[in-house]
Amino acid sequence: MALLTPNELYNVSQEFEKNNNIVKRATGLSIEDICESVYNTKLGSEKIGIIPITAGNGIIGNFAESLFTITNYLELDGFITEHTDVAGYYEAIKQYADILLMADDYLFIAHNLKNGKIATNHVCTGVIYAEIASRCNYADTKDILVIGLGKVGYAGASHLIKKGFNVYAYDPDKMALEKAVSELGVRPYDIYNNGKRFCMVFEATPNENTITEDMISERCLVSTPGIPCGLNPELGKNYDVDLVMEPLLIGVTSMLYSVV
Ligand code: NAI
Ligand code: 0TF
Repeated sequence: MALLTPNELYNVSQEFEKNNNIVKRATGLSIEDICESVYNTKLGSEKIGIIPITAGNGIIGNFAESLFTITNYLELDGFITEHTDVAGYYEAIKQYADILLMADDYLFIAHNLKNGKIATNHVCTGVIYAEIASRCNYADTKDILVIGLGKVGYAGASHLIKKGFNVYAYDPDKMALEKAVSELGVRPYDIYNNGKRFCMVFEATPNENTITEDMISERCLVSTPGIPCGLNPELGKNYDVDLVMEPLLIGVTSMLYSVV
């Protein structure tokens, strides 16, 4: 898994706010409104214990601080434990945390100790970015393109299929594509021979330039958690694309709504 770097987590609250404004313009709803509707939940004043984890590649600068920022933004009662790892876990419980947030190099989870709900970042990120793309208020069809069918993309594609969208999907990894075709019923998108352009695009790859000119229509909505961004800035400008792309906090907002 590609790990975040402290530089990507610079100015996170401004980035979240900027993206929330794009989401509002393109869908008529805020990220919080969309989360409420997806999970049918509302945030209260939950106490969120954020536990830094040193396993593997260790603490990522600005990671716990960014999680604390989003708890403040969502008017939750967040705190970062002074201790790390098991001692941090113990400290969070002793401080009466309702929800724990913690990540190692493989998994990032939210665990609600009061109701037992647990969520992973990759599923919640896939669901919220796919949902945002699907809510484009100037789309006139239910056709949506999913680019990348890894952990995040598969979760998003599955969400869109359940919502009744016509999901076209591309992944150069044939096994990943075949799995999504047979398990979910997505339609394979042939990048070499396809006249179809999309107004709604959900991209979830770790690569640049995955979105090509022949995939998109003018004034489309591209919703992508992928780092780096799959949309070339020049192409985005030429096609007047609404681009939703943020490295951490949209996915974390989705995690918190999913466990309350
Ligand atoms: P993954 O490694 O499980 O899946 C990536 C998939 O993209 C693979 O199936 C790969 O074959 C496919 N892919 C690569 N190049 C492609 C191309 N040109 N066209 C179509 N598909 C292509 O990765 P995962 O966990 O699904 O994460 C995807 C991206 O999302 C990564 O960049 C990750 O860092 C980022 N991410 C961002 C989050 C956020 O909050 N912004 C949260 C979680 C992940
Ligand atoms: O970097 C990652 C994921 C994050 C997905 C959200 N964009 N790509 N995971 C590693 C997190 C490690 C955190 C570290 N152990 C800490 O600071 O606690």
